[in-house]
Amino acid sequence: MTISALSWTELEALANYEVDIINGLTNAQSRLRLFGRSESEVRVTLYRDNHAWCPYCQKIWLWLEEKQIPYRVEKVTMFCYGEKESWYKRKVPSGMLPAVELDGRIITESDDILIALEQVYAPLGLSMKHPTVLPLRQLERRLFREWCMWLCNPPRSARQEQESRDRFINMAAKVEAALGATPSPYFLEDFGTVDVIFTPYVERMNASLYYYKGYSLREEHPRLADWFAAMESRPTYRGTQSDFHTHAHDLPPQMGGCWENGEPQMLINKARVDNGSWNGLPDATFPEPENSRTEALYRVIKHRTNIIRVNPADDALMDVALRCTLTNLMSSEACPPPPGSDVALRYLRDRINVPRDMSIYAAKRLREALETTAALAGDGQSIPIPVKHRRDQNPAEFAKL
Ligand SMILES: N[C@@H](CCC(=O)N[C@@H](CS)C(=O)NCC(=O)O)C(=O)O
Repeated sequence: MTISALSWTELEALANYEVDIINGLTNAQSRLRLFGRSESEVRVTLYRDNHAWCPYCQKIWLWLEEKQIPYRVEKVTMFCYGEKESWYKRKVPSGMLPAVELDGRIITESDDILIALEQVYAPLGLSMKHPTVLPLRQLERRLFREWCMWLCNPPRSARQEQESRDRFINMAAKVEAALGATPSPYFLEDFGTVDVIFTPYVERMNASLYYYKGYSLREEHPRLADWFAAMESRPTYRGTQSDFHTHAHDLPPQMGGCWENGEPQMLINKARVDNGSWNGLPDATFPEPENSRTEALYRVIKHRTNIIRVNPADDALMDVALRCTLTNLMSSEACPPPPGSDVALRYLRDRINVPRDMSIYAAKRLREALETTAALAGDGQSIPIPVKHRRDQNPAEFAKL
C-alpha cells in the first residue's frame, strides 16, 4: 500500500517527544547540566566541539556526566568543519578542544583537565595518577598508536597490511588480558576513570576497523564485547555514543586519511554502513528505545528549514520528499516522493550526525526511512562525502533560521 505525504502540521502532532536536557539523561543537545542542583552551583564550563565528535571532549563529557557535576557547555567549531569562533581563540589561542573553565581558570589537555577536576570533585573510582591506573592509561595510548598505524598509513604491500593488522590484534589481546584481570566487565573491580579513558577511541576503532578493514572488534574480542555491553548499560555512555556511519566519515579529515584494504568482508561492511540496513550493525547492541522514531521526527521537524535549505535540491522538492520520508518513518507505509528526490534524500541520509543530531537508534530509523523513500524515486546517489574536510556539515548553516 502507498500513502501520500502528511503535512507539517500533521507530522508535528505526532512529534510527541519531550526530554529534560538539563536534569534528565545525558544528551548531546544540552547546554546546561544541573542533575537536580541549582544553577548557582555551576563552577565548570566545558568547551567542546559542535559535532560531539572530538574524542578527547567525549572523555571529559562522560566523566562530568558520571560524576553528575553541574556544568555548562559551550560549543566550538573544529577546523575541518568551518571557521573557529574568535571568542574561543581569545580564550584558547591554539583553538584546541576540549577546554574547561573551572572557577574562572582555563585548563586544556584532557588528562590535565581530569586531574584538575579530580582535585575539586574527587576521582571517579581510582585517580588518574593511581599506580593501578597509570599502566592502563599507557595501554590505551599503545592501542591507539597501533590503530593509527594500521588505519592511517597507506599500506605499501599486502605483507605490510598483514603486519599492521597483527600488531593491532596483539595489542588488543593485551587489552583483553587487562579486562580479564577482574571479574567485572570493566577494567577494574568497578566502573571508573580507566573505562572513561578507553571509551572514545575504542568506539572509533570499532567503527573504523569494521568499515575500512572488515574487522569487527566487538565480534572478535569477547572481553571487549562484554565491556561494550557494560558501557551501553550506562545512560551516560549511551548519550555520548556515535554510530558507524558518523565515525566512518568523520575520521578521514581528522586523522589525515583512513585506508581501505579492499578485502571482501571490508567491501560488504562498507556497503552496509553506507547504504543499510543499519539495524543490527555492531555499533549498538542494547535494545532499541520505544521512542526512537519519535525522536528522529522531532529532531527533523525542529531543524527542517535549515535541512531543506542546505540540501542541493530545490526547496519545494525537498520539502515534499522530506515529508514523504517522515510519513514512512512513522507509518512504515511507502510514500512515493517526487522524481529527483533520490539524490536529495540520500544527501541527507549521508549527513545525519550521531549524537549531535539524534541518538543512535533514532538515526538508524531515519536513515532507513530516507533510503526506503529514496529508493522509490531511483538509485541516484548524493554528492560524495568529502574526505579532506567536512564543511558540508558547517554548523554555521544550522545557526541560521
Ligand atoms: N592532547 C590533547 C588533544 C586534543 C585534540 O587533539 N583536539 C583536537 C580535536 S580531537 C582539536 O581540538 N583540534 C582542533 C580542531 O580540529 O579544531 C588532549 O588530550 O586534549
